[in-house]
Amino acid sequence: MSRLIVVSNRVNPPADSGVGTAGGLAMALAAALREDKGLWFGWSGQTVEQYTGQMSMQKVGGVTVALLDLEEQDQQEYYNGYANRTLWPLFHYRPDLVSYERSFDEGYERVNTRFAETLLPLIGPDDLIWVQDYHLIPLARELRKRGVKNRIGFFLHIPWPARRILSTLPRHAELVEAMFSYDLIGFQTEDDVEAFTDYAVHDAQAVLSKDGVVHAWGQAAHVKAFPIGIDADDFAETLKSERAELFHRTMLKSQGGRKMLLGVDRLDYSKGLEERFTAYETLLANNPGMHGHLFLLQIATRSRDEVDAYQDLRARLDNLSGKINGAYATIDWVPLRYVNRPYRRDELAGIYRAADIGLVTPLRDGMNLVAKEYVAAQDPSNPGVLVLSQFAGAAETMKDALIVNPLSREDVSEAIHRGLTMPLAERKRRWESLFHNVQTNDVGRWRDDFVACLKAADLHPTEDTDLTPLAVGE
Ligand code: ADQ
Repeated sequence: MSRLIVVSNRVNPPADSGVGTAGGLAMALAAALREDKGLWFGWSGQTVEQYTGQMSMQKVGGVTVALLDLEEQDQQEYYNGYANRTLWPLFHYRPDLVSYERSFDEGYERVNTRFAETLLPLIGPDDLIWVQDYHLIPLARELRKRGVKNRIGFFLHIPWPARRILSTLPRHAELVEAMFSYDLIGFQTEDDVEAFTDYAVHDAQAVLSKDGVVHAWGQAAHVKAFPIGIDADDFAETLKSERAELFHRTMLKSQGGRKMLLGVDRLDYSKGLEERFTAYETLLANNPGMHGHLFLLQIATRSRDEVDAYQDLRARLDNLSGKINGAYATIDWVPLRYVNRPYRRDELAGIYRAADIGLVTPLRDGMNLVAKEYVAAQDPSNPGVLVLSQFAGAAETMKDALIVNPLSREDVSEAIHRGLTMPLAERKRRWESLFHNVQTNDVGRWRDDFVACLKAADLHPTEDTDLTPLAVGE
């Protein structure tokens, strides 16, 4: 019988619905796999003195997981190195933050080989294999080398960068060539599909066929956008929980009638937190009448602390928040509440519901699930307003948000002002359309669409396809 095997860097399904503090990828996959008879394979997050290739199988939160321990050197070179110091900044349009080290490259290749060798004996003849994210781009190539003929799909959770940015990566062609060992390559947005295809056509003389198949390096892959969503039904249940209601009430009480602007993010330079703080400072500077009547609650959970760029960012945000409060706070008003601890999902749901403005202003983001959670948490009779960056993947479909350029503090500050003064009828109209989108395009649909496409992906698409050269943007 055919099973779904999901492979990702970390495997951390939340133990129970509602209590998780996991990131977007973990939340999405756990929701998708819980009901499935499939298997989730990846790194345990633990390191051992010497790599043995031993794997442990267990059931977590209703999901069967297979975990592999890596070595300390793997963690440094593959995870903290190539994944988080090279690919993450590059794919988020920050070549200035990229480190290129030959040892990172080697660590990345080594760990992908280790993943392939360990996974190999678990693969049944009809299994579908679904690889997640930028940590594991070469995995299909390594599996193919070992004779795996199964259908293998890949989904990239982060943006695919423009061609000229990607070509700053040493051996970029090798990385892209490895993608062609997959039968199906999924991106978050049409923009990403276009950027990928643009690279393939210009740098690898790829040919596109009308059915969304890209042919290059003598191989072929289906390429398509699958915008990820949240588990909308589960979120609605979470919102009704006692803990969510408690947090909602507590928040309202602590607001004391003031309007609340809310940001919820991992503490990451791609999320545009400094620019957001600066935009808020501009709002305060331009609107003295608002002082004392609003505040910004920014929840920014620490992330990737081992990487210098994250430590530097943390220090800058500590400074900036201190500066804003120093300049504007009074004895009974703190304009910026800046919190670094993580919150449970049910707690967050209650906090979202109390916010008048949801501020989601990343400089680049594959999708951004916070935008969708914020919308899902609103009171239909008095919904808040979503202010959303044009550079979040979510902006491609969430057009009824107030779309802003996060790099312009005036733009963001004006959008916040507009949101705070927006008539109820307009708030409702915008929210209804956004909510419909969040409910319809949820994580179940994302999973089903991807798996259906992977099942249908022709294993030998080059054989009788009608090729149309240079069809970018068609
Ligand atoms: P992330 O970069 O982690 O995910 P995002 O999509 O916003 O970004 O997901 C964050 C998740 O973590 C949300 O479910 C949110 O509730 C939770 N979270 C965020 N901050 C939190 C906090 N301070 N406390 C508790 N929980 C918090 C990557 C990509 C995204 C893409 C997702 C899914 O970077 O672009 O949307 O994968 O594909």
